[in-house]
Amino acid sequence: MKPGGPWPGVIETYREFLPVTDETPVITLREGNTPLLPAPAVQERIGLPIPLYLKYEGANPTGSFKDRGMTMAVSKALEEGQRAVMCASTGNTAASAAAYAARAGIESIVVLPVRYIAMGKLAQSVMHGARVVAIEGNFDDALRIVLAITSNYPVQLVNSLNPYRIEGQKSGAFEICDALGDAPAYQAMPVGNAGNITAYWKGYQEYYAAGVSRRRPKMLGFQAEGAAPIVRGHPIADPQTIATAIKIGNPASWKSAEAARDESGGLIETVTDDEILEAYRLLSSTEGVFVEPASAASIAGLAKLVREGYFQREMEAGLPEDACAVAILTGHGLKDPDRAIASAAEPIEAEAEADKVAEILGLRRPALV
Ligand code: AN7
Repeated sequence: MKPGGPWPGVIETYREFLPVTDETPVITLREGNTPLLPAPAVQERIGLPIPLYLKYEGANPTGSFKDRGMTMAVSKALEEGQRAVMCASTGNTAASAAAYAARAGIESIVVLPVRYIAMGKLAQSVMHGARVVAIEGNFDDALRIVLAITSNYPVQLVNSLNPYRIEGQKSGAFEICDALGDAPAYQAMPVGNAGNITAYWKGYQEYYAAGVSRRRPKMLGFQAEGAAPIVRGHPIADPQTIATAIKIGNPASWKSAEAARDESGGLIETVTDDEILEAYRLLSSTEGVFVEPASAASIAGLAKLVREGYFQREMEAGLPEDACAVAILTGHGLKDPDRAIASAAEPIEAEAEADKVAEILGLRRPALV
């Protein structure tokens, strides 16, 4: 990390590790530099035997990790003279593409499985001036359409099949190593289209190869049970989960996700929607960290591995003294307000009178002495 001055964003901070030159116009919203929070309450609650940190990617400018890749993809699109970008999205990629395109002064087109998009994400795409194409199908249909169009028309693809997306997103791994002084022993994350697990593994490998870090984490990826093509070993035609961000049946970066898993000695497993929702409430109520459901899959997954004795076995096999786990919390809770409202207790109804409110709350005045 460069010392001094305000954080300049991902490209300026990690320029030496990124395919940019002095000619590249840097389009940035000063993304990155997100909090790495100790999470003692969640750690204790799920029984994790090593320290847990949360990488809170909801703190990015558009509320998700996608901004790390989008600063690269849009900057390179501009450098190459492109005037329009396009993506398929479960919502966050679209919100980020729309914002960075707006800042670059170019057009954005987003193709969305509109029945399954969280409201906050749709609001962002609309406000940033994207042309929003709502299709009746799912994300996999949207991606198929976008690939066909971007290969035939002068519109730049900014899904994570665009290698610059992966390049930018690997900066998350750099930040974690910079903050901890080395890579963690374990990194947990949700897996949807599988670009992010690919990117993080690339980042850890590059820091290791450059001698900045001395080890690499085991990559622990989690898919929703009803949308777990990599775990099942075949595409899922009709994926189902409340975690709409990862409701994906045929991930674009499938092979590189398997490589990240295997090369790191990690795993990719499923978590149920109930487990996701439990972790979702746990994070917000005990750590003050509000994430969207897909992000809670990281914690649901760690909890499941603890229950299955995974960390017990790991400890018996021998762990470094300072071993810790980092969970990537990929998106902000405000993205999906409907799910939050549906998951929590109803507000208490009261008349607009202080005495009535105090009574309903069961409050007593302190006794006079
Ligand atoms: C909050 O926006 O695919 O495995 O189109 O929004 O890299 O796909 C979003 C994915 C996890 C999964 N958490 O990451 C999209 C999209 C959140 C996400 C993922 C997504 P990948």
